[in-house]
Parts: sequence; C-alpha cells; structure tokens
Amino acid sequence: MINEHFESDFNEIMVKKRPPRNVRSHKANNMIHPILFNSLAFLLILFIIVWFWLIKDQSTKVKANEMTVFVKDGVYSPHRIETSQSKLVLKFIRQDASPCSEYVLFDQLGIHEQLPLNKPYRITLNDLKPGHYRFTCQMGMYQGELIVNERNHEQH
Ligand SMILES: [Cu+2]
Repeated sequence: MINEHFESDFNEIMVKKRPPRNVRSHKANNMIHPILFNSLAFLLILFIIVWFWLIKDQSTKVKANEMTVFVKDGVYSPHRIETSQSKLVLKFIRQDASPCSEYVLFDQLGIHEQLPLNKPYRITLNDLKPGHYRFTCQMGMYQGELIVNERNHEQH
C-alpha cells in the first residue's frame, strides 16, 4: 500500500522533472546573463590594459653604474632600464639556451654582442645621449628599452 503510493508519486515527479528537449536547451543558453557576461568581459579587458601599461611597463632605475639583466623565458628582466648618466655597464646573464637569445642588439648604438650561456657578460655603454634605445635579440622576440634621461645640471 505504502509502496504503491510512493511509486505513483515518484513517477509523477519524474515526468514533471523531465522537460521537453527544446525547453532545456533554451534554459542552458540563458545560464549566463548577457549583461553579466559583457561586464565580465569588460573587466577582463580593463585588467589586461592595466597590467600591460601600468605594471608591466614600469622602468627600473639604475642606481649604481651597473645593471644586471637576466635573459630568460623570452624576456629581459628588467626590460625597461632608466638612467640619467652617460656611462652604463649592462651585465647580461643569459639563462635561455635557445639560439633565439644568443645575441643582443642595440641597433641605434651599433652594438651586436654574443651572450655566453649562464655566464655574466658586460656591455659598457659610453657617451650615452638622452633618448630611448631599444635592445632586442637578433629575431626581435626579446625586447628591451634603455631610457637615458636629460642629465641633472647639478651633477656635473
Ligand atoms: Cu630571438
């Protein structure tokens, strides 16, 4: 008696719970509300912009006359170096064994140097004029920038 009653209830629930096919797919399409989806997409874009322009492009200021630059995983770190002095020694430490990172080029300064693997290699830059100097690997995958600021007259 109890079992019979339960069974009929159960069947009724099963029938009710199973919606027709077209209704179900309609529901699935509306699971993420379009406005919510657009807001999330907007926030993601905003985050990427902030990351690339404000965080990633911060420059590292040279305090002494020498700066160590690691060559690893497709990036020079630091990749943006700022100085206000005319002489600078860049100590490159190449930790990437791929041939991509083998050379470092400062096109505007006519510098083209081969970097040994896992050994510091110093490049001395003399008579730097104020300006922006790009440095790259020979294929341009590694990208860096040296910024030489106007010299402070009090330092002469
Ligand atoms: Cu390269």
